[in-house]
Amino acid sequence: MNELDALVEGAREAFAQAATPAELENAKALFLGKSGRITDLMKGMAALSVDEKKTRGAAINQTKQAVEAALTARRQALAEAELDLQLKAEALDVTLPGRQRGQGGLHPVSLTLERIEAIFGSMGFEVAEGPEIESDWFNFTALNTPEDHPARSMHDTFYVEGGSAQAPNLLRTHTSPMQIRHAVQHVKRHRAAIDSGAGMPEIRVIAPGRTYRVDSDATHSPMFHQCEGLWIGENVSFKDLKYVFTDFCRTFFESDDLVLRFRPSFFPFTEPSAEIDIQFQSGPLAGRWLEVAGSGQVHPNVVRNMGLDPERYIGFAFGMGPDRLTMLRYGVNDLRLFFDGDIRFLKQFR
Ligand code: 2NL
Repeated sequence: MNELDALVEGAREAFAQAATPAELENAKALFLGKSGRITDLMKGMAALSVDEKKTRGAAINQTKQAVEAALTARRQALAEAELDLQLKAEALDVTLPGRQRGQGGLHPVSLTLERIEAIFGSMGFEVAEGPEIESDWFNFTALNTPEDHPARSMHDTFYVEGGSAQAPNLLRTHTSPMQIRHAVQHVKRHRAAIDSGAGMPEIRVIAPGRTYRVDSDATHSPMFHQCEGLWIGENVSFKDLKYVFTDFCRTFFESDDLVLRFRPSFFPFTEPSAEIDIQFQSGPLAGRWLEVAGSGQVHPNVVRNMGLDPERYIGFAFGMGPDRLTMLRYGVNDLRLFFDGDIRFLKQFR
């Protein structure tokens, strides 16, 4: 191997040993730099004759081109290696499943409220909504609750600021005030027809929502849900209540042979009054009487407070606990599970 071929070979080796672009540039300087080997060869030509310069110059030029080619090749190899590393480091596994936003679902009590609204909706009941902070007139007085009734005490009811001593504000203890508000509006709208003797369309409404009482243990939560119902007309009787509520329970629990029992009771706002018990004929709860609602014929004083003549208008009302209905439907044994917000519990109802 002549001296020039050896130089090219040496350059290839030096470039191959350079592991980074910076090392390669240093190696380049040794051969192609100002005081590098090729430059030295050029300088060495000064003493040669013109002919010798031609051949020697051509040979040195070839050598220089070979070194430059080796340099370019190594540069490319290094750049590719670097790109490879970078691509590997930034690699995405496109086969990984995407990150999903967890799919939400309705709370079991909301599912029950939706069911109640759908069933009563199919029987022509409107859904009333109203404030959770009420006056004591709508919550108690309009519902024929005496001034000295224990439910009005601070032991049982949450009182809030904003009312007066004569008319305090409170967190509603049932959803009946919404029905009173609804009935008062309905009567106002149809006042002329009522007074002319033509009469008003029947009031048929349910009032689902949050309610509050000072009470907290395994079966009572200070916030709980209630759904009341009201049907007022000129010809509405207890048999309509029995029919409507039986149909509701059988549809709600998807059980056609479910039996109802109306057990005499007392509420200030109804007379007569009855607790409604149900009995399943099959399944895990079969044979036991389970209390599901209170009910009764709306008290004449309450009919009067709606702006109606109780001699002409009559009807029934009922109140039930959607929390308890949800427990019965799904077999949940602790009310507090509904309000703890434990996702493991709630997920089961999705
Ligand atoms: C119960 C008892 C009941 C009512 C609620 C009512 C509403 C109006 C007029 C008359 Cl606007 N009554 N509601 C009647 C009887 C019982 O609920 O134990 N609820 C869970």
